[in-house]
Amino acid sequence: MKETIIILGANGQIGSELALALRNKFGKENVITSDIRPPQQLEEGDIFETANVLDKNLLKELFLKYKPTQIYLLAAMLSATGEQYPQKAWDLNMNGLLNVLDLAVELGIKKIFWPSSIAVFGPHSPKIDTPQYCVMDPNSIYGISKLSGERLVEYYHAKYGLDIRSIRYPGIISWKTAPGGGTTDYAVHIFFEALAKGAYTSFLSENTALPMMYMDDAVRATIELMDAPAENLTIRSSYNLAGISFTPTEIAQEIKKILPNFDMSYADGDPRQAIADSWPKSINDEYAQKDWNWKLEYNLEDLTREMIENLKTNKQQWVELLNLERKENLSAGPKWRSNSHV
Ligand code: VAH
Repeated sequence: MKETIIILGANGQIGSELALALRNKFGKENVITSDIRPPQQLEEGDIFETANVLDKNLLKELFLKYKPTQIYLLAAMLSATGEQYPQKAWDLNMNGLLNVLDLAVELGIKKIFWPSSIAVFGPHSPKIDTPQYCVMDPNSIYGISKLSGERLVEYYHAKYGLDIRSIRYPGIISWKTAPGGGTTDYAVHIFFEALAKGAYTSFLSENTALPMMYMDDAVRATIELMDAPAENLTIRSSYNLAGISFTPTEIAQEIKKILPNFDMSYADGDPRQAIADSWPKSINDEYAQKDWNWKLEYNLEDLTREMIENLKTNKQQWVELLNLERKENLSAGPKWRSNSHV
């Protein structure tokens, strides 16, 4: 059967790279990207539609126009920005999801991908090798919205038979698109600044271990999950995905193996430290391995090499991204950058 894909929130860190992968897989003519504003660049043949996931009528027109067989809902406000605008984060993350779920039921759109996050775990969740099932008491509005979203997607699967699939992404590290207001953004900024300035000041303390993943692994995991036979999937909330766990000190040491003069420093008092402290240090992803044969490919050494090599050969790209970051950070205040998609 011909597949038609709509990606909502396609301009974000994950959405923009998923769009590339899905266009390669299904053909540009079968992938419609969408976000609240047009992307900075569109290639020949790329299809883009402006849409706000909070405008249900506009979403319905989009779905009726293209009759998608799959929807990827990546529009969301991440953890750090969410703490600055909690009501907006709840509205976007929850009502955006509800609009898509209800329209999918109404229009018979069977397959949906929706990202959750390790942010669904909280201070009383196990910190090491955090299991699929455990105490989950998130204390960020982003984590609360993602845990609530997991309950919703499992309910819509059970009640309406929607084939919704989800991954609890760790922090995602990529070079093509700047991250958008997350607590794990330091692990991307460090590479941009290491190349631009030879130094980086981390807003997370040196021993803050967090689960992370290189973008290529995250995109492949998403597509492999979506391609898996439905009957193999035993998790309909969201799958744990472990990635690789490291601290700012460890990633700095890995960077120094390639850039020996790189200087790392640490700033105290950033509000994102409390968010990071509430999250797991490492994740158990046995269900993803068992149900859809998940295997990670990029370790910390691979990720560091890929980031530095790609940023070196795409210098113009990250200089523009850094300038954009600085402009947006300046406009959004000293520490925060407002953004509304993954
Ligand atoms: C954030 N990058 O930092 C996101 C992610 C696990 C973290 O969900 O908010």
